[in-house]
Amino acid sequence: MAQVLPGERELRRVIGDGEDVPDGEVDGLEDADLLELHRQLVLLRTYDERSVVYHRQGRIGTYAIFWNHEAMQVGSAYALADEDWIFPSYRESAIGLLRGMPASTILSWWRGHPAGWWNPADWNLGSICVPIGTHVPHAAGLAWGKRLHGEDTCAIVYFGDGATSEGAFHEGANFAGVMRAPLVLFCNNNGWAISTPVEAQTAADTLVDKAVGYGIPGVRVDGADVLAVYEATRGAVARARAGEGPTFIEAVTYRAAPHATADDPSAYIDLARVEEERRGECVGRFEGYLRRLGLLDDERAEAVRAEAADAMRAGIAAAEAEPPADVSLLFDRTFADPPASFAIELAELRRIREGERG
Ligand SMILES: Cc1ncc(C[n+]2csc(CCOP(=O)(O)OP(=O)(O)O)c2C)c(N)n1
Ligand SMILES: [Mg+2]
Repeated sequence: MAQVLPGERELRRVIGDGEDVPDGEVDGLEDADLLELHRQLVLLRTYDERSVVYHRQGRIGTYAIFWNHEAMQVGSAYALADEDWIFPSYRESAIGLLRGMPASTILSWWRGHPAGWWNPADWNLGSICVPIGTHVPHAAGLAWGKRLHGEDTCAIVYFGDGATSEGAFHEGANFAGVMRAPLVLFCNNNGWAISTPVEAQTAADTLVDKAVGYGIPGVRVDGADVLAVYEATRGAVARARAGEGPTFIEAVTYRAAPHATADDPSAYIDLARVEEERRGECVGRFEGYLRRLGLLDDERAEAVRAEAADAMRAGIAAAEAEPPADVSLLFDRTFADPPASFAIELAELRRIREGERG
């Protein structure tokens, strides 16, 4: 009889509430690790908040806000080695920062410039995926390929609750399960797919239940708890490296910001619930933990924030200094033998560009 691996329903937590729920700890994490996790959380938070401002100033295009998703991204990425591949969705658009990708390279992506997120192969970072779930099979394939080459490398793919209803997710998860691909399937369950609540998305009790059907173990973790996310991902990565195949992680959070800068959630969301969720946001929760341990004080917190703000100021300046891309890029790699109409269209685009420059 086939072995059924039950999804884990309980939410794993490490960080307490400073009152009744005691703090836990994660074996193997030194004080320096905890402070580095904090630096990364603040870097992502600052990136996100500044990006909303840059959008409003017309300096970047429509932007997918990830406020309160930072712990899921930082905690999981910290469990990876540099050789491991990351496949982000638009919600993880700044995860490259955690690998050392410059802020300008990421902001260029949101400015629609070809320098954006380039070059994925230099950073082991898949392209930011906007179509929902289509990167899951890519990640499964890459992970399987690495295994076939005898490499000790795994991949992580990030997607939302809504993506678990998409065909590509099922194909990728099934493939990874059958091939025992060294893949971490990381679902950020923020409760919403734009205006569709998760209850209307699936008849399953929990998203982690879906893992059972693929013979993949599932773990459910508090997405606002950076340490619990780290610990769960570290376990999944260890399984992957040991040849035991994929793991599904459902990180549960609540979308405490609009879906993107073009969205007005007041049309469909309970704003009082959002306010409540914002009070328990993930960066503040970790700061409380560090303060209780005596590792963080106001001075240090301010210095970390100032460093992140400087990185963003430099990042937007560098992105804006990027020379405009040549319009021929739109055509160059489309056909081996371009149709004659391309030359006419390219000439017209060049004329328009010249006109814009005056
Ligand atoms: C294949 C596809 N269908 C529809 C869309 C439009 N769309 C953009 S975001 C989104 C919601 C996705 O929700 P979820 O997977 O929960 O991710 P979240 O935005 O909450 O991070 C949809 C349907 C898309 N980008 N791609
Ligand atoms: Mg969602």
